[in-house]
Amino acid sequence: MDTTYFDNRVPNHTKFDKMIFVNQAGYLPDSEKKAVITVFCKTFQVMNTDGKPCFEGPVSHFGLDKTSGDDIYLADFSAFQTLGTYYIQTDDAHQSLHFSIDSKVYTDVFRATMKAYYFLRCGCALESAYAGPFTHGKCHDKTALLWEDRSVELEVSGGWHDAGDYGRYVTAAACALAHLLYAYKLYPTVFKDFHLHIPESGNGIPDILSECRQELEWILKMQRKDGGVYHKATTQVHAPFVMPEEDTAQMFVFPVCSLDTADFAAVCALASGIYEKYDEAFSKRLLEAAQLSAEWLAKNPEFLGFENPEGCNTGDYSEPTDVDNRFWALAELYAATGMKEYHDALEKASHKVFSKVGLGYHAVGGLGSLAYILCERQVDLKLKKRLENGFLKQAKKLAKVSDSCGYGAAMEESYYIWGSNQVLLKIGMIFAIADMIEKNNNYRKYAERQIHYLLGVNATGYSYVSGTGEFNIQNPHLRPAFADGIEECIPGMVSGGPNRYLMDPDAKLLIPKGTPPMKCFADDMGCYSLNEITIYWNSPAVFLFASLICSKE
Ligand code: 9MR
Ligand code: ZN
Repeated sequence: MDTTYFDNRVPNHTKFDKMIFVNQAGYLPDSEKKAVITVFCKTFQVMNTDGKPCFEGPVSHFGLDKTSGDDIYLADFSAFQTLGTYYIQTDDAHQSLHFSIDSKVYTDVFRATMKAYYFLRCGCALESAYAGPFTHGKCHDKTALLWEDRSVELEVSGGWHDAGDYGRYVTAAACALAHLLYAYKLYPTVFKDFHLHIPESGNGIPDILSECRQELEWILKMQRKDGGVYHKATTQVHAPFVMPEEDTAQMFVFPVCSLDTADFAAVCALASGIYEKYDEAFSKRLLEAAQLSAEWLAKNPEFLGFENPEGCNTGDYSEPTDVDNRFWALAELYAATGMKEYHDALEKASHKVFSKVGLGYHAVGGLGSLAYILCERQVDLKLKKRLENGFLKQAKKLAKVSDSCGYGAAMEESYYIWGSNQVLLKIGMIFAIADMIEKNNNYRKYAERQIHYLLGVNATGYSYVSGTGEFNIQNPHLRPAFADGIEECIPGMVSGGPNRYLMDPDAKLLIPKGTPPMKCFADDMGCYSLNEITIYWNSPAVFLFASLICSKE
């Protein structure tokens, strides 16, 4: 077993003049390759590291891109397929950062975005054999108190820290787990013998499943005896910027909600199918837990949402309705058991679903659609078609948005919200799902463009994954990244990205009013509405990398 700490970070390039934007991880040889240039020019060259031109061509004038406010020229070098390391140079000598052309360009960043979950583990210490310099002591392992009845003590240690904060939230966890488990379910070959250098590596179970089990074991602890599932385990207020083991304030468990109960039932049912092959007892435990929560849902048909109680400022993850959550739960339970009662209920719920393509914690209907589309049992073909068409229609619409953006992002101006990189990556997932449904690669180019954006083809020039590329985010709103005193950032973290609504005081100070949406970003630790990280922003990246790597195998 190779347990060496995995690390391929490159120091940020200080002379980058942000005139030419490339995918800093690089391009697959036969992929679309376009550099975005924001300075007037007529021709460009692809230069190798000896400064020799290897390919050249005229640029095309794209014109004004409204999401970034940039006047854009495109350098298309898709025809150039020779493996190597290069940079782009314009006729007036502006230069891009370096990038590779190689069939393995996604491997390291794919591994890093998955390894990020190990760095977020809670309830245990991180050891240097696996964490390199980014170790921490055992954290958040004391019993928690029930918020509404302080005489009740609960043992809810484990799982992953949610984000820049140390809270653990069930709906967020279910969403991240769903992306990771579906990545495994749809693209299993990519995870075969793919080591993350975690303590479980080499145990005969794919590392991604060992990592997900950490979180599954935690959410199982969040289920009450009657099947209802608690919303979150957090302190009363967010910790200061200290290491996790120094956050010793009392932990609380917050009330049961129908949202959490449904998402829990869904993801446990999904996981039970996936783990069956590796650990029958665990798979059975998951399914029993899912069915117990389904009973609770049936007995409690009313929406029971969540709002932070007075005096608590940790995440609230409120949602306006639980219709989509219940639909997702029923679809996964039907797929796992084939029981008619689940099917009857899901058909009814399918008419009320708010978003049949929603893949995030706030709208999980698309996860229900995915479960039904992939279900190997007898299904209502009309309903299946309707759900498939939902994805296909959306992919068609989003491809047009991508074509209308100079940077190729399928992002309307209104999509640049808190966590816009998740919006972008979920769009990438929709392209991948559309190709899966149609059994072709028609949208692959569009899916890949979202990755190009994430890794540097965007108006800020950042690679939004810490440690990947010559100019990547280094100061995310992530407590240990500050408190560890290490200059370099923990690798593999996906930043939330630009947010036109500048929803924190530092963002308001740093970003001038009227800045175009794609540029509303700062790599600043204080800017929690721009540059935080979360478990459900990394997970769609893992999904998308897996799909892109798989379709080339
Ligand atoms: O990701 C959440 C985003 O959609 C909301 O707009 C935002 C404000 O409510 O909260 C985000 O979630 C945060 C959560 O509440 C606590 N952990 C960190 C999350 C990312 O910022
Ligand atoms: Zn912890």
